[in-house]
Amino acid sequence: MTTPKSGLSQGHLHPLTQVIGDVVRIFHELGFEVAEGNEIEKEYYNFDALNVPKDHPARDMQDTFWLKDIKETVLRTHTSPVQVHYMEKNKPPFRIVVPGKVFRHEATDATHEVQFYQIEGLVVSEDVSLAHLKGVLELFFKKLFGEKTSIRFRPSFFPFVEPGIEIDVSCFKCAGTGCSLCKKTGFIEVMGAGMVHPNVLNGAGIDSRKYQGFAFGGGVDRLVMLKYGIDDVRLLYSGDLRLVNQF
Ligand code: 2NM
Repeated sequence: MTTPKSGLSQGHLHPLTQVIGDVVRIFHELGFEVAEGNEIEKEYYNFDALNVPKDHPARDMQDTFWLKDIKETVLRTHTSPVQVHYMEKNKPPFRIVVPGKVFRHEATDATHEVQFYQIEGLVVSEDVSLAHLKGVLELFFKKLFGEKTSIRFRPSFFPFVEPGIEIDVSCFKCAGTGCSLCKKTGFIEVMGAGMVHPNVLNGAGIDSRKYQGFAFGGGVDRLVMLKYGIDDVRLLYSGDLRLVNQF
C-alpha cells in the first residue's frame, strides 16, 4: 500500500486572477452585474459604435490585430464592445462590470504586452452624472486599497465619452506624502472614465435624451504590478512558478 506524500503543495490563483476576483466582488457588492463577450469582434463594435471615426488618430493609438481571413474583424483592443452589445440587448437602468483579455499590436517591453487584462464598467440610467461616477469609484477604491484612499479627476479625452477624465488614487504606499512608487506626486493614475457620448448611446438603441451613462476602465496588469512591486509585465505571462508562487 502507498500513502500520499505529505506536504503536497496546493495550487492557487494567478495574481491577475486574484485581483480580477477582488474587483468583480467589490462591484457586485455595489449592485453591478458581470458581462462578458468574445475576444474576436467586428470592427464596428470595437471602433465605429464607440464613436471612433475611420480616420481618427485613436485608431492608430491602439494598433490593432486584424484577422487575416475574416473581413472587418479584429482582436478586441478594449472590452468596450461588450458594453455596446449589452446596450443593444438590454433596457436601462443597468450597472455592469466587464473583465476580459484585450489585444494590441505593439512591441513588448517592461510596460507593454500584446495581450493584457482590462476591467471596464458602465452604468446607464436616468439622471446619472459625473458626481455618481465619483461616488461609485471613491467607494470602490476605498474597498480595494483601504479606507484612507482618496481619488482625484483630471480632464482627458476618449472618443466614446464626453467629458473624458483620468482618475488618480492617492498613493497606497506612502499615503500621498510622496515616494518612488508615485514619483513624489502622491497620486497614481489608475483609470480612464467619462460620461458616455450621446452618439454611443443612440447608436446602441438607447435614447440619449432620456438616459445618460457613465463608464470607466483600466488595466488589471498595471494594478497588479503596482500592488506587488513587479517591474516587468512580461513576468505575469511567463508561466514561471518562481513568480507566481510568491502570491
Ligand atoms: C475607458 C475610459 C472611458 C468606456 C466607455 C464605454 C461605453 F461602451 F459605454 F461607451 N465603455 N467603457 C470607457 C470610457 C472606458 O477606459 C480607459
